[in-house]
Amino acid sequence: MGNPLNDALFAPHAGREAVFLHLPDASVLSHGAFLAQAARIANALAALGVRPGDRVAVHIQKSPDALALYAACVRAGVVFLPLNTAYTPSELAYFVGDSEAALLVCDPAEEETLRSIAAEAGCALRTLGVAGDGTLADLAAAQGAHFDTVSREEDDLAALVYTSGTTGRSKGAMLTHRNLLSNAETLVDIWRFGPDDVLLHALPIFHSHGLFVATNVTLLAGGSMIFLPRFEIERVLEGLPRATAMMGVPTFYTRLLDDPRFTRDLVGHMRLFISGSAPLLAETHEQFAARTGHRILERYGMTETSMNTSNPYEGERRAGTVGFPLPGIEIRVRHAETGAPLPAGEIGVLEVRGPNVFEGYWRMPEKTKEDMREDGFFVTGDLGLIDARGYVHIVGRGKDLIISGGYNIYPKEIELFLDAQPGVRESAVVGAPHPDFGESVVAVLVPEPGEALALPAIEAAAKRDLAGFKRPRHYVLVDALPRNTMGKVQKSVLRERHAAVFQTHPPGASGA
Ligand code: MLC
Ligand code: AMP
Repeated sequence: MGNPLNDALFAPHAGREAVFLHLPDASVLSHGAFLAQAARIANALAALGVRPGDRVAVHIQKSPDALALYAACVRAGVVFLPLNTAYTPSELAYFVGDSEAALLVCDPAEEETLRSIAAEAGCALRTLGVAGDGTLADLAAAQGAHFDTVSREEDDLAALVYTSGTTGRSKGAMLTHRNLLSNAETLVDIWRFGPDDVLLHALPIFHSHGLFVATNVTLLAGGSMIFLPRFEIERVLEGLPRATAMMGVPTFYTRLLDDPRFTRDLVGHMRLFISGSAPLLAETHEQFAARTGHRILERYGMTETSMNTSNPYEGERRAGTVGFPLPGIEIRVRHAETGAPLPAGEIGVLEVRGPNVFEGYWRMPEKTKEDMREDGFFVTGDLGLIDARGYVHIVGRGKDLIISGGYNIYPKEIELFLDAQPGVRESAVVGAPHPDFGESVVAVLVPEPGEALALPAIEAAAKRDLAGFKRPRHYVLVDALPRNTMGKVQKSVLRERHAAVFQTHPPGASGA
């Protein structure tokens, strides 16, 4: 018996001296050394009593050890549960409790803060820092570099990744070995990744994009990564001359275009630029091509499915489209309300079927049933069409969702938070175009009659309880929300009304 992800991504590189990670301090880590560290961490997990099938929740900064923890979980048959580093303690409490994690791994600096959360959820707490420090690191250092990989089936869970939901409650997407491996195999093939590739990696590793797309593809191809802690323009410009490929959210590309040092000469040698997680404006695609001669390859995916479509490696990369369904993956367009089939070229909800589609939402069978058709198609909630040449276009979202700098924000979650603040009668949250993040959050508040609303107190509470990327960047006070005859808040009216707020207000400013 084997372990599908380990056998494909990690085992082939055991003892290999070729570079896996190029680090910011100019040092490198070989594939072999990386796997030896993963084995030590896997031994440490076993020593802590973490068993196959258990969930390990991970809230740590990006580092080689953070990636080794992912490899360790795969080898130990443990379900990896990555968490956005921006989450606040109250957000983390939900994920740790809902997943019934056996272990929470956090940064050494937040150990004290998270101690009570771990205790309440009945899970162990260990730390892993960016400098090889922390209690898990210490335990790993005392272990051997041999680990007997735990056998897993293709249907066994490899990861649980939470995505927020329209109801305000986050759902854990259950991803199997088959889901992740089939997608990585397809992407290596269609994007032509090989052992000579050097991927510039500036994405976070707690989401599908940075972990399952960027990292799994590089590992499967046996290539290396310029592994940056985050997207920092200086370091990206410094790394590009040594890279062959880069993956990013649209914000990466608009920030590069805003910098005069980003020139055709700097990236003339590169093979591929890939964009996803949010819509890439056709204008950005064209500007990028004019500046560099490269056509960005846009693809489309989501946590529940990994990647679904891609523009072609060879052939026309069409701006404003997300390309063709990936090999082995079917996409169809259905009527948003009735689910009825639609003629080609008409706009409806995109549905996806294939080995990439997740097992369902963790302990939410009803929600899973709602989003999964009987014939195995998953209802994405994205609105789109397939044109006469077979290109998929995403034209909007059936789900009430804001995507800011590649992070998803569900307005309902923010509205529930705002409604609970003193002096707020009700609220509505919408996205507005933002020059850096693509979209950003606008909060429309209706104060209780006769009460003075303390906006600074609300902003302070938001800072305490909501991850930074979710916080409203602009507040508006109104007497009443626009409603249709059924009493439903007209978000489209609010979106239109406040469409220009980030064109006139610098990012981060708020005002009533
Ligand atoms: C950070 N901030 C954001 C933000 N990121 N605000 C809105 N939207 C964002 N995306 C806020 C912080 O809270 C902080 O606010 C301030 O900006 C500065 O923080 P920072 O960390 O210095 O920001 P920066 O480094 O500039 O980060 C921006 C970014 C980053 C775009 C580089 O957000 C990023 O790497 N995004 C990638 C997201 C991603 O990987 N998505 C993939 C999801 S998977 P304050 O108020 O505290 O100062 C998926 C499937 C698929 O969607 O198809 O791929
Ligand atoms: P997440 O839940 O974070 O995995 O985000 C997935 C969502 O991001 C999808 O459902 C889409 O709405 C959006 N998305 C991803 N890639 C693209 C893209 N290339 N163009 C438009 N939207 C995208």
